Amino acid sequence: MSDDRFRPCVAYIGLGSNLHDPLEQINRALEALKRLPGTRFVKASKCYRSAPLGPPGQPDYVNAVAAIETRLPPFELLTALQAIENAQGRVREGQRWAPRTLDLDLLVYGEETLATETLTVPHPQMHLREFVLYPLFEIAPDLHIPGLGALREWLARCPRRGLAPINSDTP
Ligand code: ROI
Repeated sequence: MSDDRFRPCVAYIGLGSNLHDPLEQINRALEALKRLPGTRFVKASKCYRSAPLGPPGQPDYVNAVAAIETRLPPFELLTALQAIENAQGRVREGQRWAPRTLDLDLLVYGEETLATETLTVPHPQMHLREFVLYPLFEIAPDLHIPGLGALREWLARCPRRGLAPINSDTP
């Protein structure tokens, strides 16, 4: 349940999929984010195609980032994100970095920093991943990542590795 005493907080969610019609998975997940309780959907980046990070031989990913304003406390938001993943048929593979139908990562939650067994915020790898940094920069160019610094400085150091918006005229 969202908590009215909890002041609204801007959170950024990373979306990724490389199985079962990834673009459709991302669009469905964006619609599900719009229905989260105690939450206002702010905006989403374009969808990007990205080369898989991790074991080779898996399909390319579709990635996007969404901004929401939410009263859900961080662990309730995490549970709600996992429910969306499960509703879209996510099967948690034993293998690390296996292909996935839908991955929703809580990237940033306001100014919070948290490190627990189940949730680390900001996401511990986000500042090194082009498929997070570029879509995030599209919707929040001036973002300061708590504990990590300016998004634009991480982006300047991060090669695109072929990352490209889908349905764009750029080659
Ligand atoms: N690689 C890309 N390109 N995009 C992802 O969303 C993604 N997610 C993952 C791993 C397996 C690390 N690789 C990824 O979880």
